[in-house]
Amino acid sequence: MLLLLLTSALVSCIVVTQAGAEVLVQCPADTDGIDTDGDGIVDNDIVCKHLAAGDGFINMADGKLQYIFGFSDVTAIPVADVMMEGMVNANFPAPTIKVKEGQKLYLTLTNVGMMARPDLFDPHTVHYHGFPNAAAVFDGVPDASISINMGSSLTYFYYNAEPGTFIYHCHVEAAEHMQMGMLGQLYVTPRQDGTSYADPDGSGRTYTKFAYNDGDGSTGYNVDYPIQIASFDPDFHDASFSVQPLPFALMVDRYPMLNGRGYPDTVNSAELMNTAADVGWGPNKASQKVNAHIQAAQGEKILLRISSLSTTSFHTLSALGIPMKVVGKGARILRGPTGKNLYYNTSSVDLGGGEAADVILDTRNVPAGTYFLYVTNLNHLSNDTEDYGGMMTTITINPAP
Ligand SMILES: [Cu+2]
Repeated sequence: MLLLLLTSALVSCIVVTQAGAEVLVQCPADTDGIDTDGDGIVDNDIVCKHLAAGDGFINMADGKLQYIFGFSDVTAIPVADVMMEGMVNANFPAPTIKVKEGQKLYLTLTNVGMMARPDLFDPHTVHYHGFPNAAAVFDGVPDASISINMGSSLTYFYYNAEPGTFIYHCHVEAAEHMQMGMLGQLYVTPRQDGTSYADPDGSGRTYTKFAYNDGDGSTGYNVDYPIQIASFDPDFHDASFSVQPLPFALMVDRYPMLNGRGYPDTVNSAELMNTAADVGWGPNKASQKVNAHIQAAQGEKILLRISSLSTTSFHTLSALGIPMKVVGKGARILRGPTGKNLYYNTSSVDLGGGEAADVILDTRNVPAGTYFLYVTNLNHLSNDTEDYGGMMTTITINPAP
């Protein structure tokens, strides 16, 4: 009898929880009276964002339509419309999240379901990769955290105590959901921004934006670009779309991309529309919103916030003709425990999946013109069978004004 009571109590619990599933956004006002981002204002330290997690489509640079899982930004969408707006709307890469050191991020994730795969009941999470998380519940690793079921929301809380170039991704069935496209860029600008430092090289240049709190202006820059390395295996994506067994052991990425595009799409400044209507999943939507065309005026410094979320390969990025200086790795300034400077000059950087590097390109002694940022893994300079594509973009150095 006791067992029966317990069982029925448990069942009613589950029923109540399911019936209670809903889109719910938590975005409190900043009323603590404390200035945490260092701008002198006590009530502006909270940033709220709302992401939908589901499926969608993007086109590769050779035109191939690819089924993906992913995130889209529904921050400005009324709660009652989020499910409809978020469905079949995945972006690649996921929406870029940019916050300031000291800001508190309330990041709501709503699982809108995978419409093209109604047989799937996959939950999703956000894993803020590299974030020094005090609360496992917000870490998004399913083993130690919670995952969000279809039709439900969870608001993650992050106090962004440290600047740096981070990454975020869904951590549910990570090899699958990451290969399918649930990958985004996330970076935290330092408290030092807004102050002014002269370039320590004595060139007379000054900076008001910095990669890190360097205390000497050595990570100063004029323009910054997040550059995300990721790539897709079309056989894996096609198998997912057609409800076939997924070829995990055979995973080979044949569409290498920067910011979700293969060259020459990388240098197209427009948001790219997909052709989902061709397979009955229209209307066509703008699903690749970030390009990778890097531009600066001669004499400026460019900060590249490079991250890799590749699930298959190491990659080496090189910029021919422009010196690269690595000032940060893994969302940390490159300094030893005693403060010794460990920056280094190089012509290429290597990244495995889950790694990030902050690289400064100094155009001071570089003639105006067009340069290439490209992967030296030559088999990744293609869009499947189409050559002269893949993981490559251009750096345009305009004449100094
Ligand atoms: Cu997921």
